[in-house]
Amino acid sequence: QEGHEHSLDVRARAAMRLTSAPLLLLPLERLACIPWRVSHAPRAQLVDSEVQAYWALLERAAPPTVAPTPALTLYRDTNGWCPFCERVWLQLHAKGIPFDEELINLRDKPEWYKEMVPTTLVPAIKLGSEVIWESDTIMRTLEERFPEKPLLPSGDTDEREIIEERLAGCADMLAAGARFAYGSRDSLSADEVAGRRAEFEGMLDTLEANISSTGGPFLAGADFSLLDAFYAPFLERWAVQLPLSLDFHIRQSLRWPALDGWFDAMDALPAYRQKVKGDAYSWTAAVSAFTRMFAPNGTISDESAALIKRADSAAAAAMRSMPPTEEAEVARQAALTAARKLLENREAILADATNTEAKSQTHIERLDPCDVEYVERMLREATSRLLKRASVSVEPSDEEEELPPMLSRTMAPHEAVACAQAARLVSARLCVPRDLDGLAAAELRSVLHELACEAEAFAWSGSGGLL
Ligand SMILES: N[C@@H](CCC(=O)N[C@@H](CS)C(=O)NCC(=O)O)C(=O)O
Repeated sequence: QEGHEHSLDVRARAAMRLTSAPLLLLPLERLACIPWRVSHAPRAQLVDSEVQAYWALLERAAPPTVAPTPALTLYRDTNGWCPFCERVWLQLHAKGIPFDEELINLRDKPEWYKEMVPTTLVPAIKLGSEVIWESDTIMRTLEERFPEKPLLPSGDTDEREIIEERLAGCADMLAAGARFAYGSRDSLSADEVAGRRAEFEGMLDTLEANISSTGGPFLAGADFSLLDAFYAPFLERWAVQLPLSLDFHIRQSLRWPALDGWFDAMDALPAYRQKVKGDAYSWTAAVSAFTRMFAPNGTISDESAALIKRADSAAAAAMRSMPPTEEAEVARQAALTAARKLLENREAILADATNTEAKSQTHIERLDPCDVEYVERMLREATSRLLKRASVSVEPSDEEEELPPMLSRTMAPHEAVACAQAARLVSARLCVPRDLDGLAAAELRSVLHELACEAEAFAWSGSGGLL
């Protein structure tokens, strides 16, 4: 009973908030069409025990998977942005080595990590009692200790020699890329920018020639190797971010067709696209996060403000246009992964979605804490739809009652609006691969988009076209 009173109170407050400002602008005759008032709203929501029963039903349908015994621990950054970590992470997946992860917050590194790793940088791995750091050293050690599925040809072969030669040039080439990509932070003259652009183009020309000379599609021939893992984290983000920040297009440029083929080959590699690859939305959203983060003395120039605006609208467009894969079995698995993720993390998602003192992506408006029930309801519906997409049956047992739909035409419009806001917010906060792999995220974003559109339609029709 107490819970019920509370929920009415919550709805009353939500209704006041949602109606006060826009209603003042509405013509009187339209006000009469609003078919809802809080006290008359149908009671679509469930009491607490029913909500718990619903979650329990979903959990039963999608029990967590049992992970294989880890062979090592990987220490990497919390956001999944560190390219050096991504290299190692990709290698582990490509070799099929089971591992545990410890995420390190780079803005506040724990003392134990600083004591354990002399450079204090990520990545590091712990293999037995041995701690190893520096991505290059880690990756070569992994090749030695886990020789199955080698990513470096062994011995004194020509193939090995070519890879070693190309690996040796990698740091300088990537430094040229970074100088161009992040040059705007150094307030350069137009000539200096042009010089860095030419240097970066030269780097891409070399990659193009390398791919062609060894036949492609990978950077050293027909097979994925450590060389690809070294470059992938950088090329991936620059391909998405440079068109926005510097109107520079690596893909589909006509100048680097073999490199285009490399991106396609990487996308076909499950260890990459199903595990560590960031999606277009996340890399685009990161442009605005990075531009704010690296603003000199915290001051955002007019140029940076324009870039942030471009990135935010490109991110919003990307979020709405990322269709899930058409490969049925892959899509089914991805939907199941996404459903499990929501089940395991729902408390954290609820807290983030209603955290009015959020520290990251502060430009993405969170919901009022008193609207938490709508976020929860939307998460439940998203989980249930994902399970349906995964062909997992979510049937109540004979003793359990059939549960009502969480979104329905009978919802009060302000409730539908809050559900739609919650769906869009969760999609905007979802960062790949930090929170979820790209394929699972595509399923989740698509379900959230579907829910948001439905809820908006209910709000629209329920309010006579006013909300
Ligand atoms: N050469 C190192 C570079 C690692 C590195 O720069 N890591 C960055 C994250 S991308 C880091 O730990 N930054 C934290 C800091 O500078 O305190 C490697 O290849 O592992």
